[in-house]
Amino acid sequence: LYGDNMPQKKNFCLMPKSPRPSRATLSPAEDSNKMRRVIAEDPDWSLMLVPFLSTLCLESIARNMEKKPIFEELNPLQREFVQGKLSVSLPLHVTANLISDGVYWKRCCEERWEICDVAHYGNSWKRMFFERHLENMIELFIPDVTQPETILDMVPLCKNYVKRLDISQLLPPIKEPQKEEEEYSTELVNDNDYEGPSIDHFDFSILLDKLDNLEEFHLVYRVRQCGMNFEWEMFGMTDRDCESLAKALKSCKTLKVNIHTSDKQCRLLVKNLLDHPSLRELDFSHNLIGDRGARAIGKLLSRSKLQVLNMYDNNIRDPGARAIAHALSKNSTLLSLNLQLNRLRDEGGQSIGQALIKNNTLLHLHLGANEVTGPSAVAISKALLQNNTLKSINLSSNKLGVDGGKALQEAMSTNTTVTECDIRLTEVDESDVSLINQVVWSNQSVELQKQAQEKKTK
Ligand SMILES: *[C@@H]1O[C@H](CO)[C@@H](O)[C@H](O)[C@H]1NC(C)=O
Ligand SMILES: *[C@@H]1O[C@H](CO)[C@@H](O)[C@H](O)[C@H]1NC(C)=O
Ligand SMILES: *[C@@H]1O[C@H](CO)[C@@H](O)[C@H](O)[C@H]1NC(C)=O
Ligand SMILES: *[C@@H]1O[C@H](CO)[C@@H](O)[C@H](O)[C@H]1NC(C)=O
Ligand SMILES: *[C@@H]1O[C@H](CO)[C@@H](O)[C@H](O)[C@H]1NC(C)=O
Ligand SMILES: CC(=O)N[C@H]1CO[C@H](CO)[C@@H](O)[C@@H]1O
Repeated sequence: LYGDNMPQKKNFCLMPKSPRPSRATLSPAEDSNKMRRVIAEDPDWSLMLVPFLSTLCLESIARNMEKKPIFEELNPLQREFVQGKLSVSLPLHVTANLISDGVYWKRCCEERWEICDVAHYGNSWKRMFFERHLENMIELFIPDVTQPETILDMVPLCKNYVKRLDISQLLPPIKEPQKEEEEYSTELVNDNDYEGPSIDHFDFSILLDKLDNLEEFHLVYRVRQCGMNFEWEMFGMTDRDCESLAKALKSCKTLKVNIHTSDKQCRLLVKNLLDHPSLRELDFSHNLIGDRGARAIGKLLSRSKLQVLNMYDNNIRDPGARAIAHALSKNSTLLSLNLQLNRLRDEGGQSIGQALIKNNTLLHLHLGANEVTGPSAVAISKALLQNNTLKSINLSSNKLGVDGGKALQEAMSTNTTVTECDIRLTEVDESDVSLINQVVWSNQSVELQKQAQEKKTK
């Protein structure tokens, strides 16, 4: 008996060779006088292995998906089967809007990337695939060399699935070899004569407004693995980048933005984000933003619906802090403010504390490592006594001292809602630390009980 995959060793088989052996050859209706023996060449072979016709059909559908896309007509089980069989190298214009989220996209992801943490993508393999695919394309985009169409053509395929973009590098344009004359005539050349590349990095304004579902955007202007070709220019955005990015962000919907910039560019960006209808989170951590940038951000706070502001690790001193505090004391919508690792000192810390006394919405405040001392702790304590919105306070790594600690402890022991208070490394008296911790723990357990009750009533 010759199956499809069997080695054709004639001498072992007593059956006449027919082009398509069927099960009928084995039927007992055959002439019973003739002794027939069937020796399967594959010792594991059995009738049970003959695939169902439906299986063969589904396999054929999977093989021919590109020429004849049949997917939506299948029932869930059949789809599952086809997803397992489809080739992962099918062109995206065939699969993108046809194959639903599932095993197929899992296979595509795992084929392409070693590490795939689907939980990071809302448990959607399809979302992971398209987000990372688009990120890769943007990260390899070379201005003036790569055609923008290569990315724009992807938009209709991926826009339904891309919620977050996390761009970890942007390539600069390829540098023309410097002309010799330039070296001594640079002073004569004025700006109008400048004939550099037409853009500096990938221009997001052509893309972001088309991604309807984009919610989060992270961006770093840098080049990874630049090796010996290192130049400072590779890191950081230019003013033109800044303008085009600001334009791009304007068209975005609910947005969390995380961008690495300098002080000046921060101002430019923020200026363009004023009155943004849906900017919710802004993350400028690990930049060199100073007081002028902080002032711009203060203005943004009073003219936006920002809820989370992260200025971790910047260069903000007390003038900047005062600007932010001023905005806070007006009716800002901010819920979380992180100023950790700046240089507020007490002028800055006190102004933040005073702002909290006025009406505000803040729930989380981080002033860790800011060289603030006792007076700031006193100001924050006063705010705690007056207004009960704060839930978590982080003052770690500041020299609050014994007096600061005492003031905090007294404020905490009145009717507050604080469930998190980090005062490690603040030189606060041991007894105050333990009293504060007691309040925090008891409030935490009250909170937990409340949550448990809410769950029950639901
Ligand atoms: C601040 O409050 C006033 C009065 O309630 C309101 O008119 C104004 O729009 C608010 N501003 C912001 C940024 O919410
Ligand atoms: C906030 O406080 C200011 C002055 O403290 C007051 O004029 C303003 O009406 C208050 N706004 C809200 C929304 O409570
Ligand atoms: C407070 O900030 C420090 C320093 O970043 C951090 O290690 C700590 O976890 C924070 N505390 C809380 C309660 O988040
Ligand atoms: C404590 O605060 C809560 C809400 O902030 C308020 O309902 C309650 O009356 C206050 N209790 C006391 C004793 O001030
Ligand atoms: C937190 O603890 C303080 C001091 O024990 C208490 O006055 C306050 O009511 C507590 N807050 C909550 C929300 O339970
Ligand atoms: C939100 C809130 O509770 N605001 C109060 C803060 O404290 C001042 C002064 O006690 C009150 O006037 C605000 O209503």
